[in-house]
Amino acid sequence: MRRCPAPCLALRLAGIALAALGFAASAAAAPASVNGLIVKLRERPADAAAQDSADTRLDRVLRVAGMGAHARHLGARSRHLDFGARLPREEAQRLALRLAESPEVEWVVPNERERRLDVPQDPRFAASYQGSGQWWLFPAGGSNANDIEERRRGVPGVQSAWQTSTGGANPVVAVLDTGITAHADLTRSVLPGRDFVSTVEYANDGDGWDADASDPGDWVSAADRANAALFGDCEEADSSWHGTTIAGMLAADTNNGVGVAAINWSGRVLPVRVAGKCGADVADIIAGMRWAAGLQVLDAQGRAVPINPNPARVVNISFGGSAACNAAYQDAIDELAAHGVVVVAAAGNEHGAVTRPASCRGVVGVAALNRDGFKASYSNFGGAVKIATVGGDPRWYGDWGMLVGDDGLLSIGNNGKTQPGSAIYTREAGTSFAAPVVAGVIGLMLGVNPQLTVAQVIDGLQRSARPHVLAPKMAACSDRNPGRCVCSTATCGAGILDAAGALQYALAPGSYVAPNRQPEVVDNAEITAAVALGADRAANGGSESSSSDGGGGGGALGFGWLAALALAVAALRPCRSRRARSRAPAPAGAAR
Ligand SMILES: [Ca+2]
Ligand SMILES: [Ca+2]
Ligand SMILES: [Ca+2]
Repeated sequence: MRRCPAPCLALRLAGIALAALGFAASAAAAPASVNGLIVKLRERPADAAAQDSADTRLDRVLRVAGMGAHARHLGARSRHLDFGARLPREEAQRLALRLAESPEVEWVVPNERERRLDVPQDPRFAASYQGSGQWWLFPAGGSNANDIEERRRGVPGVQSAWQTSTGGANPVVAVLDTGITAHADLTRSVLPGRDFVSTVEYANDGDGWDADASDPGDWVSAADRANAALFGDCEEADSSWHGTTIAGMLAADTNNGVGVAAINWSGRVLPVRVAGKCGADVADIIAGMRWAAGLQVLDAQGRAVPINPNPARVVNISFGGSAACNAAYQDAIDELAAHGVVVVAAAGNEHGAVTRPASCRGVVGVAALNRDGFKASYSNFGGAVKIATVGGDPRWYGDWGMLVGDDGLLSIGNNGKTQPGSAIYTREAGTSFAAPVVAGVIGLMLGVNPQLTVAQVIDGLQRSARPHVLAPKMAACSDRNPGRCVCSTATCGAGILDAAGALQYALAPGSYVAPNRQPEVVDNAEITAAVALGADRAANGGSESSSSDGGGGGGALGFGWLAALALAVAALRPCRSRRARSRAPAPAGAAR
């Protein structure tokens, strides 16, 4: 065979995509060297010398190409070519292109070293832990034939994304929430935060703004409720430790042989305390957002608050109010976006309209899915949602729950009913916990490509998303079917968050091509049995759920009540925002 001269080779280089030769498209994801090539010869043409063996033919191909290599049998016509030393990636590409010129060669690929699939050695991560572990981090997949524990068509597949990146110290992710508590599985990652709860009676730490983001507890007692002016619109509740649980999802110590894993194995979270008893004021949320982003904030006396030395690129807000997005929120969100800071917000838990700030322009509003990919019972929905991911859909919630539910997202917490008690592990459910799944994946995206703009982050999340599942027996999400229901791009955002796909976008946003994926069809015995019960009745009230894993329990909030009250709250105190979180005790005797 005639060797291709240099100009010809240049043309071939232009014409042959290296990807077709099995080389990774992105240098960032590729190993620096490979151990030879793997080549397969074509089935011999009928008019060729009939008796030549594959080895004889391969010897001829190598001779023509001017190469010497030891060939090891990998099949009737395929061989591993060992060149005696590892080949630099560029050299391997050059040799592969030369071999591919031969009409005898069917294909040639690099013999790359596959990496061990990264599985963190945290005992509660594993599926063997309580039968499900941290299933919300596991690879997406499963079919209708699987048991429900093996069905994960709604999850983001974070474990698959870890093959590309397990994260790093940047970017900082801010958790605008109730503050932070000490936990033995959250020791590496918590940056010095700040406390922006301005009303002393809600702050619970004896003062207004301060430099200590510790969570003193956000319980509301019967005695508090007696003070109707301040607490009349709050429910009695135990402390939530909401911020600790979210920080743990994002950046608990991972691969440390203890407890749980987090989305970012070595992430850093910035606890910004904006919520005390009864929720968070919009003005405090906005001050916290701006401070988190590294902007100048002035206190009530007009004095400068020290600039945050660890500005965040991602801000997670798992609180919300029922009124429309207001100008105060929108200005702050626009200001943060101009500084490259992405705001992620929970859509809310009233199985109704999306709460603010998730409904604001430019915010990544997150709806919650069941593990099978349809909308979780409680999740709000609508056109403002950007993306959807699992938020836990408790099996003890509603008639459908026992059939199609799960046992919540496992992270860290605290068992104190009022003040901080002991550090525990806890399973939670709510859009509050779906939002940080998205925030964490955005953190991985910005980790591999800090140059991404806010618009690119949102574009990447949406274009890489998997299509919403189809479920022919279930009703589409609508005002008439606001409980567990089938999502569409009109109700639950562009699709199901796909962490690995989002990272592929982040590596090369300009050349990213979304895979052409067909929606999964969810149809199984559990759905059939659930549909036979009638529509999921979550919209008619009841409480959201959580359970503790290792002691203690959560408080309870009735969200039917909350949805009804929200208008009255808005009228009384326009700046007061209600928490969009979901907790209730597991039924007595539940094994967990
Ligand atoms: Ca304070
Ligand atoms: Ca404080
Ligand atoms: Ca751990």
